[in-house]
Amino acid sequence: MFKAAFKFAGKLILAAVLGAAAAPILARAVLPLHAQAAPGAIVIDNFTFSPPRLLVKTGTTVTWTNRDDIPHAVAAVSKLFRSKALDTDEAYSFIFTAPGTYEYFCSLHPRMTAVIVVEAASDDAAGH
Ligand code: CU1
Repeated sequence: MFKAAFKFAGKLILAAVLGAAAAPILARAVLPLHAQAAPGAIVIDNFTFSPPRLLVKTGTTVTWTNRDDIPHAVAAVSKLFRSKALDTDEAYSFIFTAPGTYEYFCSLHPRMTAVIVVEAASDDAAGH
């Protein structure tokens, strides 16, 4: 009788321990599907925007950081955004709120070109 009760309690404890161990694993598996607005980071160095083509979702803040030892600037072909000249280690950010293809260049060195492609976030797509 006591033995049976003890066995039963042991199973409950085992279940509780397993449950506690599984919870963080489940959380880790589920969370990345939500709430992931991957930030966009572009590095300017050696007269080049990297990556030359960046794909982001709507609502993403894209930040350009100048790692070159001379000034560069960021200017959209459409004139939607335009930074001042960025000295070494200075940064400029712009939030992309609409899907589209955004070509841009360095206004100090117009041969430096790159593009940002903005896709509708999945939540937006359902509403349109
Ligand atoms: Cu430049």
